[in-house]
Amino acid sequence: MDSTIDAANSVAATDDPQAAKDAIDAFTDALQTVGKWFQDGEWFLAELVYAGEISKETMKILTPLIEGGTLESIGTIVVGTVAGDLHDLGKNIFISYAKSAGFNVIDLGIDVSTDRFIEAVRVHKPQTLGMSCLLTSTDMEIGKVIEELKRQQLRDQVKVIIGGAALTQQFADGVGADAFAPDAVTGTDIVRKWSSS
Ligand code: B12
Repeated sequence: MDSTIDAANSVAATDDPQAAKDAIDAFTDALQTVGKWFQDGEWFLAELVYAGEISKETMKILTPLIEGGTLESIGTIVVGTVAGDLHDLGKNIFISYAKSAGFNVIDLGIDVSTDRFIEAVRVHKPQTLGMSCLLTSTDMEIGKVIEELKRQQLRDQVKVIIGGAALTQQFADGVGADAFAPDAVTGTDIVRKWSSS
């Protein structure tokens, strides 16, 4: 852990947002490898948890560099990880990118129930609702939220973007999301386009 934190601190010392973005990309690639080792049985849960902890500490150091100071908000996004899912590293990276693009982001955190998503849409009236999902066992939660938005006649008021390792464009089409983003940069580009149209 120490050597990774030291490396992140060195990047932070440069105060260069691009260096932070590059480091986050490299970290994301490393986590893909961790996931593969876990899937192949080469690494166990304890190692997966440890990798998660290191990532969390590293992101705390790197993400403030890219959040920068845009003066005026260009729109509001409500974001959360769906019910039953505790993964938040990717969601948090998307939030940092969206903030750096000038969005006001309301982060609902992890394990967010349908009711909490709906309540947040009612209260904050965002232009966009973002949902993150990394587990195939929880992906149906996204469909539930979209159905509830329709049932409560809120669907026309908010665009829905989804992301996370468990999802695909095909899945997004199937549940009626407006967009799927394979990564935070693409996600930010999409919401930026929506805000200017
Ligand atoms: C780190 C990790 C953990 C950590 C999470 C720590 C944390 N705070 O997030 C811990 C140890 C807690 C964990 C737990 C578990 N995990 Co896990 N985990 C991972 C791992 C290795 C990396 C995930 C990650 O952070 N990637 C890096 C980020 C940056 O990538 P990302 O999330 O995809 O996000 C990017 C894009 O997807 C996108 N994005 C993401 N969200 C959003 C949202 C929006 C709105 C937008 C626009 C974009 C966007 O932008 C991000 C940046 O570019 C993955 C492997 C993998 N290949 O994903 C497994 C993985 C997701 N885990 C897995 C499993 C099985 C589990 C456990 C069930 C293990 C267990 N037996 O207990 C538990 C589940 C706990 C729970 N209920 O959620 C499986 C899921 C398999 C499946 N098909 O469902 C994976 C794929 C590993 C594997 N290959 O088997 N895990």
